Amino acid sequence: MTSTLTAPTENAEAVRNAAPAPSVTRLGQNIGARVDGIRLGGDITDDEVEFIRTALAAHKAVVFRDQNLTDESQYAFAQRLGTPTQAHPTVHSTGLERLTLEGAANSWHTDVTFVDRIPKISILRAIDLPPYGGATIWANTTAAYKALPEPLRILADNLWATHSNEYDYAAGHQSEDNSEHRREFTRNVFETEHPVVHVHPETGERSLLLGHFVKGFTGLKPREFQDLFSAFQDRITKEDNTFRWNWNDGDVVLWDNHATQHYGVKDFGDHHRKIRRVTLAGAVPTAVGGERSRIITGDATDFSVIDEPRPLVGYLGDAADL
Ligand SMILES: O=C(O)CCC(=O)C(=O)O
Ligand SMILES: [Fe+2]
Repeated sequence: MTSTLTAPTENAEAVRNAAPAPSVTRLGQNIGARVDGIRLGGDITDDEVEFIRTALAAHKAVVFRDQNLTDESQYAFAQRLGTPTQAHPTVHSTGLERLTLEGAANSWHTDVTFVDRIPKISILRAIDLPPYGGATIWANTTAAYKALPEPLRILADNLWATHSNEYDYAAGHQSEDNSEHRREFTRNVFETEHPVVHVHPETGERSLLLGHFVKGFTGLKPREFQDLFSAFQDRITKEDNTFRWNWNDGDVVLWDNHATQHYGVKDFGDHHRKIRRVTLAGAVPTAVGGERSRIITGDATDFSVIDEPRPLVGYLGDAADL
């Protein structure tokens, strides 16, 4: 599917005359699209911002090629799209505004779910890429919820999960881990109880909220948690619910962090891989019954404001339904 931006404002007309109209090209059945015809940066127009928000709501992970952003233009673009968070609640060693990641996470997760105010969008750009490997994969947690059979849906709607930045590295997560990184990552403990199903603040769609920061389900035994967690995660990360991007120099990828999980694939041997992320402030998740996530420990006010959701004009629905 390719759609174009209509009704440009008069202010932007001169720019539009010189540049092709923005378009979005779907890259997968359930998730993933490429947007062409927008030069990301602090000077994107209001129409372009809305175009990106709509494309992201529909396709969940959106690629922009040949952008060659700098630290400054990545951040300025982020400010046009929302309110940037700090780099991370605990990892500040690569700067306070943006997070530099070396290697790859090699594990399925949603970013920073151990705090109450989960970032709504992540903006990731390639810095140094390995000669092979190092793709990122995204999964659509909205489509995964919609595909649940009724008994699992009823179960999920009533489950709560504790997310922690002291998650279990021994369980095979975070192959990139080294003790220094681990020490910084866990220098303050954050734990939050989130609903396993939350109502997306901007699309209104229900979505599964899990990933590798989850350490238990409220009221269940560890073994029961493990089995149920695996059952839900397997559905989220099933191949036909994912989208894989092999990075090129200059690429930027945005994802809806309230409707996806992602996985940076560590398949590049000893080669170097460096990427840089800015995240945008998000709302505190809301369960299907209206309750909000509950902080168990940790104060994330310095990390991020709580975002005020904005309506999505022109949103037609999740990619899986289009
Ligand atoms: O390594 C990757 O491709 C993804 C890194 C990641 O998890 C992130 O930027 O949030
Ligand atoms: Fe991540």
